[in-house]
Amino acid sequence: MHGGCTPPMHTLFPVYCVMPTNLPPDYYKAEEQFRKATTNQEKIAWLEEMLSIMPKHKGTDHLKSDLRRKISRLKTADTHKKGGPGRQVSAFHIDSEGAGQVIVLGPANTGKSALVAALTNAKPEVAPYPFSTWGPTPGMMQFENVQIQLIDTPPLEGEFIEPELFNLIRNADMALLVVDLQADPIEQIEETLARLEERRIIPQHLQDEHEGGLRIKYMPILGVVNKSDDETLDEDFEVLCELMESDECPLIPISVTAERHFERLKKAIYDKLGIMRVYSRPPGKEPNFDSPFVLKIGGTVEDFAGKVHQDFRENLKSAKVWGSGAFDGQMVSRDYVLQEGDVVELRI
Ligand SMILES: Nc1nc2c(ncn2[C@@H]2O[C@H](COP(=O)(O)OP(=O)(O)O)[C@@H](O)[C@H]2O)c(=O)[nH]1
Ligand SMILES: [Mg+2]
Repeated sequence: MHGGCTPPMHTLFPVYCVMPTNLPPDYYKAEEQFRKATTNQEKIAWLEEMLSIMPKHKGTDHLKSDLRRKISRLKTADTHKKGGPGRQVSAFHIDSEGAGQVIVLGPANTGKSALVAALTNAKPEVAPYPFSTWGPTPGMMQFENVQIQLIDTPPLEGEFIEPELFNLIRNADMALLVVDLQADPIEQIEETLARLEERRIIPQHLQDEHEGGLRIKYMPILGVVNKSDDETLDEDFEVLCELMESDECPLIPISVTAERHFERLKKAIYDKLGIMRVYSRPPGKEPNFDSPFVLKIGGTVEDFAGKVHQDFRENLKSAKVWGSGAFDGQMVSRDYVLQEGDVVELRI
């Protein structure tokens, strides 16, 4: 028997006996939506919603595992469909493209999918109900003359988080933590960071205070406060910043729907990636400023040569640099540290 419930005399509602009796009304609403859902993606979204609404106690254990099984079955069905017969490529493995890979994280409904849809060529589903996104979706964002990869992800909250999501996060170059100014952004930030910490992912700016340990990933994380739709909400944002207890506000206010502060966000992402652009000058020609080579900050002439061509790295005879740290055309050695915007002429 399920939880020792007594079957009613008549069996008009046989379900009575299988369901714990104390589920909140929202649960039944979600269940109704689940029954109406036509695509696997929608079904998964509503099952996740049902799971997250369910109160935590022994009486719901059975139902919870049942829902998790359903979710898992639907997800497998969808992955197989996508990969075609015989191919089982994980949707959670995404090759990095462009100047850097940025994972977009946060609780449900904060506007992660809307942001990726607005800034890139990708079209992830944006929906007014939570858990509409269950797989990651990559897209390319243009910032000046570089392309940066953004990856939309399922929410980092609720009963079921795909474990593979954490591998995807670890492999990324940085994360955007997207929260909703009009919800409870502080709680959202804290809860998401707690979820990451459980999986040994720690914000890089806390590295000095952190005790360290095995398999710890220190990750550059940029806080993005979405739904800062107009000036009337700027005050709320200021208050939020003051609560952050740091000299400079580590958060960026944006609004996807009002397209506010997109350029500021893009620049902040670029800066947080810790990269620089260096241009190649073929001997006797002008550099092409439309196509930079991207290096980690601190990269040397040798690193740059490797990006241009492996032959250059191996056979490099000399290099000249034009840029902020050198006088024009200065001869430099292999281990000369380059700076953002430098132009380099390599000779082999
Ligand atoms: N007011 C407001 N609503 C937004 C903004 N960005 C997204 N939304 C809405 O928030 C809901 C959730 O968006 P979605 O991108 O699906 O959130 P996700 O679950 O984080 O991917 C949708 O109804 C969006 O239209 C914004 O800047 N301002
Ligand atoms: Mg989404």
